[in-house]
Amino acid sequence: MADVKEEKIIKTYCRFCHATCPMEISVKDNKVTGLRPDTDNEVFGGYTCLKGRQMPEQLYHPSRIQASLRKNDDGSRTEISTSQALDEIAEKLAEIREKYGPRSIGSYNGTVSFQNSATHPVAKAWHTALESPSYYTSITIDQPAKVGIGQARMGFWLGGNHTWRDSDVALIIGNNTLVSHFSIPGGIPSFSPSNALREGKKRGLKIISVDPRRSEVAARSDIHLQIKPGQDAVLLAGLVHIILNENLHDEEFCAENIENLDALKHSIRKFTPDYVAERTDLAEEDILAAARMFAAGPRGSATTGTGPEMGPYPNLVQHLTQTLNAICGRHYRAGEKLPNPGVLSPPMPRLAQAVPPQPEWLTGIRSRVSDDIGEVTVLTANGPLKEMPTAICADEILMEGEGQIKALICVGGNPLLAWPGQEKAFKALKNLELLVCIDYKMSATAELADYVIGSKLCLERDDLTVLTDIWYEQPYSHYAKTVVEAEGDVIEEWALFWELGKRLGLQLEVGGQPLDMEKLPSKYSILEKMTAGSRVPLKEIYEKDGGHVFDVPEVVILPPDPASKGMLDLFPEGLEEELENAARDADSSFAAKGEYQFLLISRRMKNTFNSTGPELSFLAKKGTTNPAYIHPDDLDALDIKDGEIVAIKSERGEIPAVAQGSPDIKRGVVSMAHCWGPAPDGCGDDKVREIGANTNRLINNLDKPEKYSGMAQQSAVAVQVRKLTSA
Ligand SMILES: Nc1nc2c(c(=O)[nH]1)N[C@H]1C(S)=C(S)[C@@H](COP(=O)(O)OP(=O)(O)OC[C@H]3O[C@@H](n4cnc5c(=O)[nH]c(N)nc54)[C@H](O)[C@@H]3O)O[C@H]1N2
Ligand SMILES: Nc1nc2c(c(=O)[nH]1)N[C@H]1C(S)=C(S)[C@@H](COP(=O)(O)OP(=O)(O)OC[C@H]3O[C@@H](n4cnc5c(=O)[nH]c(N)nc54)[C@H](O)[C@@H]3O)O[C@H]1N2
Ligand code: SF4
Ligand SMILES: [Mo]
Repeated sequence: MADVKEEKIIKTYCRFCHATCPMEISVKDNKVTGLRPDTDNEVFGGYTCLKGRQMPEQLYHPSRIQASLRKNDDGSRTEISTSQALDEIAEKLAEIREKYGPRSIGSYNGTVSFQNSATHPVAKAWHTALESPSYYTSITIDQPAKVGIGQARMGFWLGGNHTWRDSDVALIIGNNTLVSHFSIPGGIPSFSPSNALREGKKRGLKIISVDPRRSEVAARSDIHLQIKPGQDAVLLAGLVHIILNENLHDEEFCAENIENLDALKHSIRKFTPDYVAERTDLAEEDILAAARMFAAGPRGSATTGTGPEMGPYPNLVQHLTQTLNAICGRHYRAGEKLPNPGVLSPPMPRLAQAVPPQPEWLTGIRSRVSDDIGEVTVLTANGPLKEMPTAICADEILMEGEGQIKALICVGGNPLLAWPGQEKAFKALKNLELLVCIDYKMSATAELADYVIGSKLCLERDDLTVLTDIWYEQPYSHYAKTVVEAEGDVIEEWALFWELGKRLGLQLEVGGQPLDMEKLPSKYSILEKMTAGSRVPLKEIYEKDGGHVFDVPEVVILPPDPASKGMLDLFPEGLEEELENAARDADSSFAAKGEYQFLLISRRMKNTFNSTGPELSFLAKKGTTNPAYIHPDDLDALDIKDGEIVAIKSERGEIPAVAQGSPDIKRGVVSMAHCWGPAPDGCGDDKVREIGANTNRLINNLDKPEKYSGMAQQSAVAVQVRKLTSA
């Protein structure tokens, strides 16, 4: 494929973010010469964004890491061959394993690790062979309640929830897919979201959006509940209360499939519309209208994004969101067709019944920080997967004693900017005996690493749409073949684990089958093991030029099997206390107070992907900082002008930020993106206009760790805004 003399057009998909937009790349002499959307694609309709169109610049960027780097004792770096770096790293890992045991070796697999379709099965295989449970990913600082804890506590519906294309209504809580290109089925599809939104509105789908900001999605909603940050649990309890009180729920579905409805009803009696209106700073009639609109359906799901999951009580918020779906019966029933049962997994019967709660998903290996926090099982395209909670990884590195993490392999992630509690993350990363990063640029974390391994970029590798397989609304799949061969001494993320496994004498297994540990297996062979028995054979997907909707047999939901049928538990252990705390906290700690008159919330920015992108020219033209977006009236009241530098201070820390008036923000709220800024060593604060500021410096991860996941509160953080200097 590579090394063509004549210009050739090769179809592929973008992996800058998770949206898998199909593209056509022009290639000549193994060089990318052009890039355009693949307008033939039947699902995306030629959709791409500015980030994806920057891939050629990213590929040939002068700052790209083209070999491996070793840090010397004096802090300087020496370029060495990747194979030598791997030899040295493996030797050090063997020493660490010998001295401290396998748990002391950890890996953190960040957001971009998921874009390489083979990373996780091989990384997990490496941990299994090494007998180290210290496997961390960005999922447990993202939405672990949505993709694991919620299902473990309540159970879930084997037939799936209503997806967007079958919905009459969508309740979207803190999820801005028009910018993030990210939602689970039921929300606006991640793939060409503006087209999906247009299509939905045209057929009369109603949108209710809950967001303290009039986000891109909120602005297109039928009802926008501009909620006070952090009050989602209170609002959702209120919506459940209204629906049950007005008898708008699906009584027949509830009688057959859910248990403990009365207990739930009793314990949310306090959440009356007037109480909820006061707590959430919303109008009572809007709350009533939203509850009635959702309940009227008749089809459509409630879904959440990162907004509420970063806020207080994510487990409760998730439980109440699923409760809305359960009491309104927003699940596919016997005789209905499932829009996309997945292309890459084996066929399995889909029954109209609940899978009961899975308590063992929450009772794996315990963290050393607290018995309440430990391994969490998350549902991935490769099935349920156990991981340790990233929110407290820094503590596992710093806390002395057996099991202390001494070596960390960081894959496509930037923990120094992303982990809650930046001061602690900084201390922890520096405390390691070995930090290895695989990245394409010197990220803030790579700057601290003992070894940096240069990574291939997506156009230099094969990939398959495994991550997104069940998020498409049709049986769609895309095998992307290598577009250009990498010219540097760079490797893929999964190959890093394989190479280290080989050097440590480990035997890795994927999909229950051993990998050849003598010669690096082909990516295709790994993907084949991952997708063994899939509904569409890998070869068939490989042979298609570009992404394709496959003509697979329809999956019709079967009637329930009385022998295996479970019930959804609406009142699991701990819920009563969570509801009481949410009500109490609404009165006190999560409200802005004293000198901290603002609430800081999280957001995504259109032209960057977490910390990836600001170095690219077109994206940099759109801004090189993460502004503090604040309502213009709030800025006026503080005599702050657009573009001035302000201090954002919490009880835990202070950062500078560039103020930006924005009428879409609720009064009393500061909206700022994460994963920007320097290390917290005081050296980079004067560069806030060039590199932004890090909101995780305003947080202590152990202030109020969520049960099971240890998720820290990273949204609805009480802060002070103060004028610093003139622009
Ligand atoms: N362009 C771009 N795309 C991205 C990313 C990026 O950095 N840039 N990041 C990627 C990642 S890692 C992820 S996980 C996904 C996330 O995808 P989303 O979950 O859609 O993330 P956001 O776009 O930040 O949308 C979250 C919304 O929640 C709102 N919010 C904040 N606090 C609260 C609250 O307390 N309650 C409620 N109800 N809402 C609140 C915010 O105002 C915001 O509009 O996006 C991915 N896509
Ligand atoms: N305060 C606050 N904190 C948050 C959040 C929030 O909303 N608020 N959101 C959380 C969420 S949802 C997430 S997912 C995390 C994100 O946390 P991380 O995943 O740790 O952070 P990223 O910035 O996405 O790190 C991606 C890294 O991969 C590198 N990279 C880019 N392309 C490639 C590639 O092809 N190969 C390799 N090997 N590397 C590559 C980039 O240079 C960058 O260093 O942050 C979390 N932290
Ligand atoms: S939305 Fe943009 S960054 Fe994401 S896959 Fe599509 S083109 Fe790439
Ligand atoms: Mo994320």
